[in-house]
Amino acid sequence: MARLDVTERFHAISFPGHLHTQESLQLALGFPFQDTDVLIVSYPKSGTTWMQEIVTLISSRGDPHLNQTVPNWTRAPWLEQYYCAAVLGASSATPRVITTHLPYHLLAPTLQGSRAKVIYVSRNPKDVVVSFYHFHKMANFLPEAGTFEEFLNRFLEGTLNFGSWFDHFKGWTNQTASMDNLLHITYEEMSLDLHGAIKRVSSFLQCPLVEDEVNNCVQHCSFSKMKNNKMVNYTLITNDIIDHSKGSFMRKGKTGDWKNMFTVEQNQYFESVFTSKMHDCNLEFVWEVQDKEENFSVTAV
Ligand code: PPS
Repeated sequence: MARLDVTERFHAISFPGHLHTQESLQLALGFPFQDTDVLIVSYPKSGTTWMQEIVTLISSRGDPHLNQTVPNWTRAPWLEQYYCAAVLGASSATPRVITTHLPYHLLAPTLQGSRAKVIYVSRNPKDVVVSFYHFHKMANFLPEAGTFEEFLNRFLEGTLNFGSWFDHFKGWTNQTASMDNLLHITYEEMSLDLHGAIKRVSSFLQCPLVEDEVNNCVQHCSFSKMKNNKMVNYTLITNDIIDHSKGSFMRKGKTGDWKNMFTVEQNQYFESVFTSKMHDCNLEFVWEVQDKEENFSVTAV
């Protein structure tokens, strides 16, 4: 399947026609979750691959064999992509680990009533947009990135592929109070304390690990290990689909990189849109770990 120039519109959201079809998207909405499933949910560029790596390592009690021999899209396929059913059908893994970028409102009907464990990974949206921008330049299945200014506007409008970050974030995090099978964890928490984050995830998955096993997980999902692991760094994908001469999927792996990209005016504009769109969100947490003075929190109004 190439379809590099195809975009699928589904429930008013654009998806790359490469890997997504109307049928695969529709199938996702009726997916029969099992109570033992683990569902990793994220808006793109929020730490999806990192969490896929962490969950695989926890399930293997820190043994990196699977991480080093099986691509992440086979270990934890995207629910909405066309190959998902075939991958899950061919696997006997328990728990099944599934990934999705879909917003809550689309998955809610099929998720409700299931005890599948959901891990929602979020990241400072300023870093998300920068990471997504760089990825657009190398991914031939995504539209032209344009200038960063244009791209930022499309991100804030919610017209990029995969839809609005704001709707995605609010839709999923609004469920944290009512869904005890949902864990919300941030990229920044993982950056600040990977050891603690892995313990939190393993406890949520009811797979407690001994200290040596946690340490092995930490070691094998470090940025440098993952950058050099072809099972997760996307170098298995050919250049016609991802042009590796234009960048690296495992790009910087840092928090706060937006400061190298945003102008003062872009930051002010971002803040104003953010304040307006998040006025109904009452979460508060740190999205910056390097510069404590610039903690970026979502506060109740
Ligand atoms: S995707 O395309 O949605 O699956 O992308 P996603 O995996 O969500 O996000 C990619 C960004 O995550 C960074 N990354 C990491 N950072 C730190 N440590 C580890 N181990 C790690 N693994 C992935 C990756 O570098 C992308 O961020 P940027 O800012 O572009 O470097």
